Amino acid sequence: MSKKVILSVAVIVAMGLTSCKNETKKVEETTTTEVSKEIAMTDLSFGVRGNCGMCKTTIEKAANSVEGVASANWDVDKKKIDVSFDDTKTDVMAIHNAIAASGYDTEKVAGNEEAYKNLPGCCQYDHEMMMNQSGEMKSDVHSNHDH
Ligand SMILES: [Cu+2]
Repeated sequence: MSKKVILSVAVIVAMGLTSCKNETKKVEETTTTEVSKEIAMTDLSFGVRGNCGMCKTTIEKAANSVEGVASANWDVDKKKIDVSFDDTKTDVMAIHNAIAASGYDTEKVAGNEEAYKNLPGCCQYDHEMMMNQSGEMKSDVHSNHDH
């Protein structure tokens, strides 16, 4: 055996010993990882035209038909809808579009004309109607009527 081999064996043994010494008792960590599904809900409200309780049903049904929408509540006095949705599944424009497809004007999208014509007579709201009303406001009479 050459000196070199002996030396290297010694080194390996030494390393082995130290590694044995250093082997610490593994403390079993029982980490209870709580998988909290944090669904960040986005709450928004925007103006939607409509007249009555039937409109409310149609508008809310349209909004709720969008996947990711948790709740929709249209205010008949304020002409405004409050929506709560999961913004990883949908975005506000999808809700605007769904409501518009049902025949109702929103702040951003004009209601589908065909759907509007198919609405019950009482629901055929005025396209000039104010949206996002405070609710305290007396019905706004437009002065710019040209008869
Ligand atoms: Cu109506």
